[in-house]
Amino acid sequence: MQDYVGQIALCVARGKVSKSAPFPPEMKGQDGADEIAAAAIEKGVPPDVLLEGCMKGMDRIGKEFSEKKAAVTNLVISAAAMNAVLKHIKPFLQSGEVKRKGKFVIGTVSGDLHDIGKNLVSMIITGGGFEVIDLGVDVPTSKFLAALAEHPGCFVGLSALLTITMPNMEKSVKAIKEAHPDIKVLVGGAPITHEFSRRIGADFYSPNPHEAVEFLNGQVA
Ligand code: B1M
Repeated sequence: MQDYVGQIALCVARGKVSKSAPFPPEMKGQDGADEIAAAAIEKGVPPDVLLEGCMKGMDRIGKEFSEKKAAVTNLVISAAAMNAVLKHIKPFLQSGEVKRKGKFVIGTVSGDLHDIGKNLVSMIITGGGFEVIDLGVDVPTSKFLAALAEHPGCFVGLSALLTITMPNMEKSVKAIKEAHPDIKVLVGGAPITHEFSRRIGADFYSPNPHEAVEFLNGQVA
């Protein structure tokens, strides 16, 4: 298992999407994230192992970016490699109950284009038995409000990955709570904390998709 974690982490960190991908030149001709994930699934490796590899790879490239050893293009290619893995595990994450427990509106807040974490949360919440309405990235408050009006009784989740978009999360959460005091608002994303979540008036902060599902299940129980 550990081998798959390491191999996937390397492909994600280096941005090796598939065998035919020319990048990075030093891995030319080697299997990429796509082939390794396919082989792992074929061998019955649990999807969590592949996700662990993805997170390790993303942490590595994120650290290199912070240290100015990697550029934005490296982040883009790493994201493509992680998406190549997610493609293989998506059916597992979504194989939950068919009968829907409720609706969950989700989006990445205004000014923020990061969607890998949000997509993962969407997949796992879908697998947890909820219908997910995904508003995408860079979602203005008005778009959240319009979706909530269209789906009465839903839950809503906001994701943010940048410290500079946290104030936009705050604005959206406050506007949502003002217009719909009864709608439960869930927030998440790397820079978000319990303290921040409480301060902006969200109902729940989840550091990962699993706790988000647990929270939603608790609401419909
Ligand atoms: Co950017 N980026 N990025 N980036 N990027 C970070 C976030 C950064 C930490 C990198 C770094 O400096 N080390 C840094 C933010 C620093 C800060 O604000 N503190 C950063 C920066 C600075 C930027 C740009 C400004 C770079 C630039 O242009 N100079 C720029 C901003 C663009 C914009 O949004 N306006 C930018 C751009 C990009 C790309 C587009 C190139 C690409 C994103 C591609 C995409 O998403 N389609 C990208 C990437 C890939 C990253 C890193 C490397 C990886 C993010 C990721 O996908 N992680 C990231 C560094 C890092 O995280 N190590 C970085 C994997 C994902 C599964 O984890 O999203 O955390 P995550 O989601 C987790 C949890 O947070 C949680 O569950 C998920 C699964 O566990 N979660 C929720 C997330 N949302 C949730 C919602 C919930 C519940 C849980 O409920 C609703």
